Parts: sequence; structure tokens; C-alpha cells
Amino acid sequence: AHKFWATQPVPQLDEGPPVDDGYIEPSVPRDQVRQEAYPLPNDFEWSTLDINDPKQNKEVYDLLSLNYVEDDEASFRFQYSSEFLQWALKPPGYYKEWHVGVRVSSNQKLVAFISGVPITIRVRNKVFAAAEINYLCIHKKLRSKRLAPVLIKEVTRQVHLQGIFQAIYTAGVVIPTPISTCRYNHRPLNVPKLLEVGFTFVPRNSTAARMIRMNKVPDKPTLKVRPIEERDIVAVADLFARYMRRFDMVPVMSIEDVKHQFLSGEGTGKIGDGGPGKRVGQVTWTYVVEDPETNKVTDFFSFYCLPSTIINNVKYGTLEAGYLYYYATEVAFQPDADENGQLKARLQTLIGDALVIANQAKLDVFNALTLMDNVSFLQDHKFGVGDGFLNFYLYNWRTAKLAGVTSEGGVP
Ligand code: YNC
Ligand code: MG
Repeated sequence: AHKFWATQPVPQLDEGPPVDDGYIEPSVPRDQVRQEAYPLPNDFEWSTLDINDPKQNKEVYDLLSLNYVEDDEASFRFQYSSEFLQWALKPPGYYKEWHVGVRVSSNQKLVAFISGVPITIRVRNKVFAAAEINYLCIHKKLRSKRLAPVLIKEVTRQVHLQGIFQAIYTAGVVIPTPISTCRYNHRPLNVPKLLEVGFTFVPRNSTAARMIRMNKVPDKPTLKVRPIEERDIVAVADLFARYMRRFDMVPVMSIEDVKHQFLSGEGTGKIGDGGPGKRVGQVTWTYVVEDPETNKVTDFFSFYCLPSTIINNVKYGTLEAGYLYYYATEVAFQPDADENGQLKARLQTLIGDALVIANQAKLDVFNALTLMDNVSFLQDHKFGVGDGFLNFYLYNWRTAKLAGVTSEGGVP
């Protein structure tokens, strides 16, 4: 039933669990990688996108904002900003050849895109270099013509040409074969707007006023949180690396990676310049907690802002959504912190503060997936279970199923 995926080095749907973790197809030297681009249908041509060029960046933005991922009811569509694309597509060591576009030859209109960025990942006890594939998008008028497999094969070729033979990617659709499946959860912040645009509904036996009251968040954070600065990077990198040992599939980040992931998306200028609670062009929010006595970073949390176009609403054009990203706390390393509830309590407080900052930044909703230790605080923080699922995939790598991309032993 999967004409394309049946030909690829991925575990097939009917396979049993593997005996050992490892590659499916061996790596090959560069000169044995196919040297010519895959053929496209007549009238189309390949085009490497230069994301640094504002004009090309805008072309990707325009393609995605009209044709990228929508929810099942076609009410909302992701609207990645130009700044977001800059941040997401240009981590340290990125290859411009992995930003693959397809244009109509006659008028040069960009009609399809797929991207990869380099990442080092650990899956269980194995660490390897991979490509993180994202933003696969084909113009609505060119759907169901088997163009997606051509894009995937071409980006795979470009990844192989750099000596990398594994990849990680996520999708809402189920294809061969998810290594984990997570569910979206949503914490309402701006209840009146969420009701007006049909993101949430008043349940029977409740009222809008009651929902607003229930979802109020405090004005101020509980902990002494402050935005991350350059001087925190080494400490955050260390804390991040130690915390990630809790989980079975994680990125391994250099100092440069940490700086890119947690500092470079903060926008420019002072908080407030880009509207309430944000800087101009702000994509990510990362906050740290410092021990007042030792000045050591003891905790951090991070989220990014990804608006969605509201497809049929006259009053509101976009839904401003925050997505919980990485976090870590030193409390995890206190003896028995997992068992005696200290870790659960600290995460509860830390994520409560993330909600306060997200609310100050005037986000409408705060989203989180059922991964890392998230399940331990989602209910208490009044996240509602969403309709959307996110499947995680590895290309050319076998491993047994992972429980919600968390370690078997996340916070219960
Ligand atoms: C998808 N999302 O199953 P079979 S996520 C992978 N990821 O193949 P056609 C997908 N494969 O089943 P259309 C996929 N969606 O026959 C579909 N497929 O074997 C498979 N939507 O191709 C599908 N963006 O061209 C089938 O389909 C074949 O015209 C059908 O195009 C699909 O970025 C798509 O949801 C998704 O723009 C481009 O619907 C289009 O429908 C669209 O006839 C809206 O394709 C936006 C959207 C996807 C977001 C994402 C991750 C992509 C991962 C791709 C796989 C990477 C593999 C690793 C490569 C590097 C390896 C190294 C080393
Ligand atoms: Mg197609």
C-alpha cells in the first residue's frame, strides 16, 4: 500500500521489533552516491534556496503560508515567519544544498520545498550524525502526482553527498514506521479569542466566564526567571546535556548548537519593542533560573512562537501559539527526586512560569506534546488533550518503539 516507502530503508509496518539497534543500509563513499539530480516532470526544475536572501526567504514563506500543514477541519494552517525559517534552517554547520526547492521553469514560481539541517542524535545508547528533515510542502494544485517521493529522494541524495546516511523527521500522517507517537495538548491563554475563532468550545455545564476564570494565569512568575544571555550558554549546555540523559532519543548539542537553539531566536531590541512581552522578530523565549548564592543556572525553559492562519475568520487573521521546547532542572539530580515528588513539583513551578511569560507575550494558546517529562504536569496545568498526533520517524535506522519519546522512566 506504500509504493514509495516500501522501497526505502525504513522498517516496514509488518516487521517485528529489531534484535539490535543500527543501520538498515550501509553508508557508501561520496563517489558512489548518485551524482545527478533526480529527474522532475517536464516544465519543472530544481532550485537551491538561499534563506539568507530576503527575496528567497519570502518565497519559502509564501509557499508554506498558503500550502503547508492544516488541521483536519482545515480551520488553521501553520504560518512560519521569515525569522522562524531563518532560525530553523540555519543551525551551525547547515548546508544550503539541503534547502531544496522546485520551480516552474517558465515563470520561476516556487511550487515545492523540502529541507534538511544537520543534527547529532542519540537513540538509546548510540550517537550518530543525521539530517533533520522538515517543511516538505507541495503547492495545493500539484498534489497527488507522486512529486513528494521525488523531493524526498533528492534531499536524501544531497544528504548522502555530505556523508550522512541517517535522518529524523516527524509527520502527522502514519507511514512506515513510527518509532514513537505523541499527542498535542493545548493550554488556553486567551479564552475569548479561542472561543471566537472556534479553537475551543464551551462544554455543556460550563460558561465562557467560568472558562476564563479557570484559565487565568498569575501576573508574575514564581521563580526568579530572566531571559537567557550569552554568559549562560555554557551552563545551559551542561544542564541540558545532563537532563537529556533521562530520555531515549535526544539531540546532542555543542555549545554553538545551544547558543543557536536557545539564544539566536530571541529577536532584537528590548522586550516590549515587538509588542507586549516580545522583542522585534522574536521566535524563541528561553528563561533561566539562577541560584542567588552561587549564581549558577539551576533551571531553564524554552518555547517558540509559531502562529497559525485562521482560515475563515473575519475578525482575526492569526492564532498566536507558543510551543513548549526544551527545559531542564538541577532538581532532577537530587537523590530520589523522581520518587519523592520533588522533581514533579519543580517542573510544575517551572512550567507554570513558562505559562506566565507566554501570557505576557500575548500568546493565545500554549501547546505541548506528550514527550520528555511533560505528562507529569499537563493535567495540573489545565492543558486539554488535542486532536492532533505527531509521529516520529528515523530513516535508515532500526530501534524498538520508544514510549512517547520519553524514557520508560519519565516522571510518573
Ligand atoms: C509526509 N509528510 O505516503 P507511499 S511533515 C513522508 N512524509 O508514499 P504525492 C509522505 N512521506 O505511501 P502529495 C508524507 N506525506 O505511496 C505523504 N507522503 O509510499 C508520501 N501537504 O506522494 C505518501 N507537509 O506527491 C506517498 O503526495 C507519497 O502530493 C505520495 O504530497 C505530500 O515535512 C505533501 O503536510 C505532504 O504539501 C508534500 O500533501 C503534500 O500529497 C503537502 O502524490 C501539506 O508521499 C504540508 C504537509 C508535511 C510535513 C515533513 C517531514 C517530511 C519527511 C519526509 C521524509 C524524509 C525521509 C528522510 C530523507 C533524508 C534521508 C537521509 C539520509
Ligand atoms: Mg504530487
